[in-house]
Amino acid sequence: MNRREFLKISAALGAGGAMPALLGGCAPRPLPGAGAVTTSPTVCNMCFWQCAGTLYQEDGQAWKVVGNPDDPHCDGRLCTRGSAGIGAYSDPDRLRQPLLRVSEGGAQRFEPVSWDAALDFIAEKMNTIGEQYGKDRIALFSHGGGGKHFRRMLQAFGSHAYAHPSFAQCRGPRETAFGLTYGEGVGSPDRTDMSNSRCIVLIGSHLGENLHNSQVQTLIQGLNNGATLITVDPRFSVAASKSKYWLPIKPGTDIALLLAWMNVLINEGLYDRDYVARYCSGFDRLAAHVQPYNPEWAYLETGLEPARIRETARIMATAAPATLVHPGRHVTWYGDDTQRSRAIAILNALLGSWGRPGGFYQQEKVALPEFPVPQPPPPKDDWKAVVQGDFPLVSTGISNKLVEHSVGPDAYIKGWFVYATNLPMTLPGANEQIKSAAESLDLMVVVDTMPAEISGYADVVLPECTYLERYDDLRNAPERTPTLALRMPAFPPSHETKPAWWMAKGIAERLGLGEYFPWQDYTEVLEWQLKQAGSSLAEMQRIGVKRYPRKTPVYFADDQPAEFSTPSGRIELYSTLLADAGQHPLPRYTPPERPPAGFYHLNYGRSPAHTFGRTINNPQLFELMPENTVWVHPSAAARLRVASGDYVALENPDGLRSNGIRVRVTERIRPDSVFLVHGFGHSDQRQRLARGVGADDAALMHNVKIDPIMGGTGMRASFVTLVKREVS
Ligand code: MGD
Ligand code: SF4
Repeated sequence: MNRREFLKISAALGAGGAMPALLGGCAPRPLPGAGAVTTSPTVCNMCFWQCAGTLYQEDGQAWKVVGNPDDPHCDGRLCTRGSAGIGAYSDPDRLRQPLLRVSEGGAQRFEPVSWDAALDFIAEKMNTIGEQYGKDRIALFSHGGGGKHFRRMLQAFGSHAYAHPSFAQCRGPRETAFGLTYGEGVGSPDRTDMSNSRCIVLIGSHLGENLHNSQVQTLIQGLNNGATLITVDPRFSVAASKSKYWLPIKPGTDIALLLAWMNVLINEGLYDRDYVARYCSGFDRLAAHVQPYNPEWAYLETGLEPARIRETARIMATAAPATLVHPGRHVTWYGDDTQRSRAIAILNALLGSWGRPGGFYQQEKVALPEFPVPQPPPPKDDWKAVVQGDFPLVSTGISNKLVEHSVGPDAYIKGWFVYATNLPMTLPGANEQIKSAAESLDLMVVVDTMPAEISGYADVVLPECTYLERYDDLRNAPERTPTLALRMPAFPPSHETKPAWWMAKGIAERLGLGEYFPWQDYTEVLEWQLKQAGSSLAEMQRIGVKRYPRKTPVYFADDQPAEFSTPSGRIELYSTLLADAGQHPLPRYTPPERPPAGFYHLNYGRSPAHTFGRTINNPQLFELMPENTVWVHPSAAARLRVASGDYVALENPDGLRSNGIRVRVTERIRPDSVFLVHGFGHSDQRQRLARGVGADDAALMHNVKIDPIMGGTGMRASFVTLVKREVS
């Protein structure tokens, strides 16, 4: 079957309807009428911060969703996207029933089929793959809690290959770097203690536009308490506008700045000597390593004045240990990202902020046992050795490597399950590779709530009900205050949609693996777990969030030794694991490539109104932000002869062009860069609001730099120019 007919299939499905009647019609009503109001607890799924909230209905009609005041993830307030959760439920373009690709007379189309037919087809294909190539050849890509059920089903079958793009396309470098330095990662929610900080340094972390709820709230608390904010960003971001110091760094030169800051702290004796002596190893090697990298050297790389570099280093030291050099979140930039994240980890150690108030607190979760199910048989094959053997320091799956190993007749991977991740807009510059993989694979199953682009390649599309229509696992995230939070259905599943656990169980039963899903309904699992945690489903349905007392201190205690899971048992400024792996054990600066004549650095970020590409079609959020614009500096605009409001295409050096996008001329961006919000430029015709509006940055990335330590995709090394077009 030739999956290159992707667009045709999508177009055929989308052709039926006019613009949805529900446009704007699904917005929650502002005030209740005289009807009966009911509430149910939920955990927001509009992004992965997982704020707990309450869904209000009046006479069975959705009214509003608001934050739960007992929840430390949100402190009673949902962000713009969370408040628009009802739009995800009522989106008229949602997937409605299982779809099966059929071929008739040489033409392909998706045919709506029964759940039995869809699950029978999948189980049969899996068995065929197992017989033909071995049972370990099916990979899972997943972004979200429901992926866990498919993972269990696949592991029981014999397939263990698994990746989530939040690692190799997002925070993998920082988790790897902090793991190498402190023996543990930053985790999610990030363990930053900003409400107690006296100095906060944001390096390409645009909090305020990046809207992770409580993180933004604690930043504001810190600022209200008088913290000094230093923002390092080539763009005058919202955070930069709140800063005492904005350092408009040349893109890709952050390691140079970080080395210079270390140089100043060490040479001026401003680092925390007691902390370093007590907890760290490798200080002498670090001190020798940073000697050449003084602020004058850094000026030539970063364009930042040496005096400014010294001044900001001294401010950090004065506020330490309540200084937080923020570890960032989306940190796959230039391919040297683990090195940059290591430099940030080390700088924090020199300031003594890890484990201290105002720096990084220690997280704790509720001790919640897993529902007892049989252990899957151990893998027959070492898939990581085959797929990502070049990255021995990484235990997490690397999505881009899995895709690479799915292309061609001899590829190791023969089937994909894709749960809630739209790979064409997530993996940079990988559209052709994904198409080739789709042509090579024997089975592709996509599980989604929306007709995302990846579903155009699927053999089977399974429609999941939205988070407001299902139970999911209890939220038990590592936090300052351990809590459990319940997501429960406010509405029955719409159309023919089902929750992920139900689908995975159905496939497992058809494969003779039903013992791995020994419940009829997921409430049995939740009830059992809550009983172990001294609660019950009835209690959680009433309160939504339950807090538990901490068992460990929030910060390092002076009278107790701190433990670090590194080879030396100390904070490793010099990484022995990197040295053993033949990588640079101390942060190494690599100058980034500069744009060819006539081109600009392609810079991208988030908007408070959207989460990646997954919310563009949400009618409420679309109304708030219906398209992205490309930011251009006035000097570049003059050179390119474009003005605000002009309609252009972005073109990369390979000649690949984006959809049309409007220009925004602004001094908030450096003359050598352009900027756009990620997530726009959908091509799938079935998303009737999102299709064709704005440009997709990921598709334009032609110069993806692979991190030699953790295999992630550096996404900021690409260039574009602007080509004027007529409004279509
Ligand atoms: P980006 O969106 O990549 O990452 O949020 P962040 O971790 O903040 O941040 C882009 C910032 O980096 C921009 O301000 C850009 O100008 C700057 N930048 C670009 N190049 C450089 C450089 O070379 N050096 C420096 N110092 N800065 C540079 C992502 C985070 O946001 C993540 S990972 C997720 S999963 C969430 N997604 C999300 C969302 O989709 N929507 C909203 N509203 N909030 C979100 N929060 C989270
Ligand atoms: Fe929802 Fe916003 Fe919280 Fe994300 S940060 S979970 S979108 S309320």
